[in-house]
Amino acid sequence: APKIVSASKRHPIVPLPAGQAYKYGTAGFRMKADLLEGVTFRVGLIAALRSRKLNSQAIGVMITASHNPAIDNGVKVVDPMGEMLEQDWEAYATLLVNAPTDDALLETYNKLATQLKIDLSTPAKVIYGRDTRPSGHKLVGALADALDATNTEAVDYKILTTPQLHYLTRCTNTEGTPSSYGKVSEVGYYEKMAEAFVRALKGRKIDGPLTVDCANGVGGPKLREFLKYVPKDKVKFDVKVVNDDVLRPEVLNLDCGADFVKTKQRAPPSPKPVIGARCCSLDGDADRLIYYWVDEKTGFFMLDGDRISSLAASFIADLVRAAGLEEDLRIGVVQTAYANGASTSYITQHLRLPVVCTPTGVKHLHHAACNFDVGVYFEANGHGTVLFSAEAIRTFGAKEPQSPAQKDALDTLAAVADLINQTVGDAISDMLLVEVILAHKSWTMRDWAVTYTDLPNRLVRVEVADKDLFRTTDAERRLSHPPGAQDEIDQCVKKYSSARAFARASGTENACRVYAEAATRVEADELANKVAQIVK
Ligand code: 16G
Ligand code: ZN
Repeated sequence: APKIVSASKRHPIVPLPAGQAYKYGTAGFRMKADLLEGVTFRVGLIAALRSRKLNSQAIGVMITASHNPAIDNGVKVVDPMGEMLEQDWEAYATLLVNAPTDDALLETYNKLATQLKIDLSTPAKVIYGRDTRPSGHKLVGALADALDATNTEAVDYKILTTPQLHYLTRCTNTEGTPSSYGKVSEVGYYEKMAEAFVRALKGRKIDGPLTVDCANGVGGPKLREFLKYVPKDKVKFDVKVVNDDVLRPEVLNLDCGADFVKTKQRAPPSPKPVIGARCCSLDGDADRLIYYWVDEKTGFFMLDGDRISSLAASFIADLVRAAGLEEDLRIGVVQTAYANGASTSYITQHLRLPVVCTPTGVKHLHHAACNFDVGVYFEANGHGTVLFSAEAIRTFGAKEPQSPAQKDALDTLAAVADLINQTVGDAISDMLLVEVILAHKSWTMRDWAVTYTDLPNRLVRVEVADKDLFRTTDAERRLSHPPGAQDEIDQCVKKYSSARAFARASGTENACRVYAEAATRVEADELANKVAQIVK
């Protein structure tokens, strides 16, 4: 215990202005990197407690601020199967991080241990990684000190994508068991994905080159590394890796990356877009993916998380039918309020699959997707994955095929389940899935784009005095507070055709967000501005 206090003194917490507190939000703790050293030390203490609470299973800690500016950083905790930290523990993390002094910290730590019936002599294990931000190095030092001070076994995986850390956490905890998720190493991740990629393609050709914008983040070097594991004699996969400069930290996420493309609704200015070329962008920690291309006649066209979701759902539903499993497996799609209404209609009416809406944040979508045998979940921003139940995976291997076509479908389903990162949305894995699906369907970008037409939409950020006044219900689609605000929004929406709008407090910034969609561009813009006025 004295070790915790002396170590904490080396990583002091920065006091916030009166009335403010650190909060474990949807992205863990995320802020300017210079505020994070003490926070990261304390997150180390929480991770160690969590490991001890869960019978010494390994807990993951990832240091990244994803698509945010290079000067930001963040720290979040990964649960044993690679999921997001359990919600109750977000509150414990918040409590511990806000302890005002080193002694108060120790007191809170001991109180938590007693309250949660944690035996502090139980062994603990924490594995961690970081993105390419220079500040990550110092934060890892603080984390390591916390693990050392609590006698916690630590494994430093150095620089990783966020989904790689999730993968490694699950592999560590399933190693040597029947549910082993793969080899416990970065190489194991590449090998597993490359093998599944080849198997899922089964000789089908990928059409032309793919340009991948890596946001000048960790995805660049990791994608290059992955490509070495794709056997050239089996698959011709012509990838042009661009925006992969990780040596100049200031260019991270700057005018490139998935968040840029999604929010600006245009291609990164560099490299100069090539007409007709298939392109995609990853974000700064490679857990988001957006596809796009520039059409000769119609210009820039974006295929976001909703598009990837409906593409994956349609492909998997077809395979499940072809495998004769439609009576056995329940397939569902999970979206948030940000999903374009046209995508929701396409999935429910055309694909005839159920759609569930949850609040923003991966943990909510992931949780809802677990209720299906095959749960496809994506946020419009490009974060998502497909979850297969253990029973579904068993069935793909165990079902006796009645025809060569059934066998082909079963094999492809098994390969796809291995290809998709089951722990969290993974841009590299999702990209390989999209490439596999386009190859199977022999689709061009245009074929994919014409499946449905997006409703014009607008997202605006509204500065408000106190965002906490805005409380939502119905998966963030309606405001319950402040009183009367929702009625005003309803009155506005009524005046437009095919319109929908909502307002919610951001979980990552001190602002509100307003989303509106309507039949035309002009109407969507107008509606978004009117709702923003109501919120202001
Ligand atoms: C976080 C979430 C992301 C969500 C975003 C919304 C995770 C891992 N990340 O980045 O899924 O879309 O927050 O931010 O859950 P907002 O609340 O500021 O709109
Ligand atoms: Zn990210």
